Amino acid sequence: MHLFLRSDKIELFFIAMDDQKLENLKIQLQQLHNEAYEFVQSIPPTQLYGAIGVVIFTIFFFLITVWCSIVFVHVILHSKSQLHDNGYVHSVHLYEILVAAVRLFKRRASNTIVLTGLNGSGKTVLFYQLRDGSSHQGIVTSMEPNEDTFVLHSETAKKGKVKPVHIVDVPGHSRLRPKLDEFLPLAAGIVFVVDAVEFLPNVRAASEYLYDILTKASVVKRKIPLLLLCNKVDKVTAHTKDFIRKQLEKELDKLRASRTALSSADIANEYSLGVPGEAFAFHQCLNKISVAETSGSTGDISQLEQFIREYVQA
Ligand SMILES: Nc1nc2c(ncn2[C@@H]2O[C@H](COP(=O)(O)OP(=O)(O)OP(=O)(O)O)[C@@H](O)[C@H]2O)c(=O)[nH]1
Ligand SMILES: [Mg+2]
Repeated sequence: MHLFLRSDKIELFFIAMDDQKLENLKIQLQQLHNEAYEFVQSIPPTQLYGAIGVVIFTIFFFLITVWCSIVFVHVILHSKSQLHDNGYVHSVHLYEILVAAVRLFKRRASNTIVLTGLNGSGKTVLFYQLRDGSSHQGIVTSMEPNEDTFVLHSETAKKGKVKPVHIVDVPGHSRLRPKLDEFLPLAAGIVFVVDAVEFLPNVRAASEYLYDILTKASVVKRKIPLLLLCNKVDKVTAHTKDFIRKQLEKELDKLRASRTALSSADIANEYSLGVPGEAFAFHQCLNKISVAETSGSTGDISQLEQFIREYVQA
């Protein structure tokens, strides 16, 4: 009985101790909480948001790195384990993954806009309008690609950082067209310039050039957006952009029929155009195709600048 009473007291003592400890702990936690709250209150909001941003970014970056490492190790192990029976095929897979990753990175970072189209359509005048805000009178047929990286003239007065654009003007002369292949893999966007005045006599030639561009693997696979730019609209005799779009669609449709017949014989375009069995229309293309109007001579180039800034963010 005596013993029982003693053990009971000890238990009560311990319970009392635990309660006291718990109370102390609560008070300490409360103090800590108050101090932390005061500390946070004393930090200016901009600094606080910045710090939160850095923490979130670090966690995000860490997770992405872990994920990429897991995928990479998986791919390597997988390709090694299969190397005995089908080593070549898996090495090719690994190579393709790396090439795709590099391409994706390149595309994201690309600030190249390629100006193309028949000779005399006004590419070089547009190039100078974009760069200098003037048409540089007395321009002659270009014999070399014209390229430069600059902040658009219309944006030079803008405050803050503006991303420079790499503009390439590839001459329309048929001998120089292969040069286009050097620049297309870098392109964030293609501008196909059409002379809206002398359009009808050149519709066939323009369509042939456009057909070649729209069936190139470097364009279709990367879905490079293309702007059909109807230039020289300052002239009253200029055709409307809707008329030009429809005529080009009709002509491309005819070309497709003849080229498909040819390609089964020998020369094959890398990709086919449009949807088989349906009349060709630009909206069938995998890459986005839009139509706009400009006048390089008068400097009315806002629709071209809009396209550039859509794909090369400022
Ligand atoms: N009316 C009018 N004429 C223009 C316009 N843009 C260009 N031109 C004229 O069209 C002609 C050809 O212009 P370019 O800029 O040299 O043409 P391009 O496309 O560079 O030609 P290539 O270098 O041969 O491929 C020049 O005489 C220009 O003055 C325009 O908007 N309106
Ligand atoms: Mg030129």
